[in-house]
Amino acid sequence: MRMLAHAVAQPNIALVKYWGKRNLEENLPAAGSMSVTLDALWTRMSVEFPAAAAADTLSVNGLESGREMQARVSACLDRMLGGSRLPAAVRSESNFPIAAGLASSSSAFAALVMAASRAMPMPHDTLSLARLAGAASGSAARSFYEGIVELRAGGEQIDVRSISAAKEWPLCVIVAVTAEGPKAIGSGDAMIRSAATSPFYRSWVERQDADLELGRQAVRDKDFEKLAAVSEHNCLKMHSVMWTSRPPIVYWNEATLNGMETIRELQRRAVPVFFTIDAGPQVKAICLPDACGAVVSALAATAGVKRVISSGLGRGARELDDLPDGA
Ligand code: 2P0
Repeated sequence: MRMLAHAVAQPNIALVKYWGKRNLEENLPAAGSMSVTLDALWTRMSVEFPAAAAADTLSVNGLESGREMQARVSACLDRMLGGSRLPAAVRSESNFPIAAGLASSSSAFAALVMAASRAMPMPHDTLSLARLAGAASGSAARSFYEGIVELRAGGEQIDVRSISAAKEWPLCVIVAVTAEGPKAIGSGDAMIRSAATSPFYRSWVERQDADLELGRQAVRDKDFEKLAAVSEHNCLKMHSVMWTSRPPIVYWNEATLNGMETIRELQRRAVPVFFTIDAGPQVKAICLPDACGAVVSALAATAGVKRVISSGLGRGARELDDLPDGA
């Protein structure tokens, strides 16, 4: 019997970051995190059992995928379905650059787990699926939920939930793309290096709960300034940990700094906006909806910015009846 299912998931951008693992085997994060799920970017995935081939196959945007991603996908399916499962044919399509600091693994593994859980009969409550996706890629657990999402890492397993629906506090996220190529070092390996070598790593992890509490309060009170302050501080702390790793991990380029300066200039003009930067050189600006036009124009006019992507907050991973455009 042929078992085929499709799913879509949106990437998420962390405001209080995940950077470090407590348990490598289970891929458990060292601390909690908070993120926003985007609506303009997506990964669509179809999973079919059995594949025509004897082993799993993976195509990404119509091309056969590299071996490393292939192995991560197979390991994720093994964890879900056991090692003696049928081989899967997995097809993935995304409308944004992959492995470039745009959180492509968050949407990819969320969509993969959602589609596989529908193709093969298995229990599929959202939290269980989010945990399975998180074991493959920590940030993917957050893409099962809408709006503003908190991941708690204190217990044996992660806990994830939406703390603000997309419509409840409709923030805008403007991504200034400064380079489209894949990053020099993947975030998983980079986190391990940071934990082993940065003199700031321990204090970074110890202070995460305090930042999360501030973030939670800001979301509860819809206090944009408070959210801005904790998010920028948390982002710069994470990059300080990266920079002080050995060898150093520096994802920024000149345009990243220009983008930050653009945000500072907007802030001086009282525009409600703040920045965050992940494991890549893109600058993400978070703003209130009324400020969106001004932020898009300012970032688009910033030296070195190649293009600007504007997004609202989106929904969690979900099944699709079919893939649009026959993708
Ligand atoms: C985050 N990042 O919270 C942080 C900020 C990158 C910088 O989550 O090793 O690809 O697969 O669990 O999910 C990227 O980490 O890492 C990430 P793995 P993942 O969004």
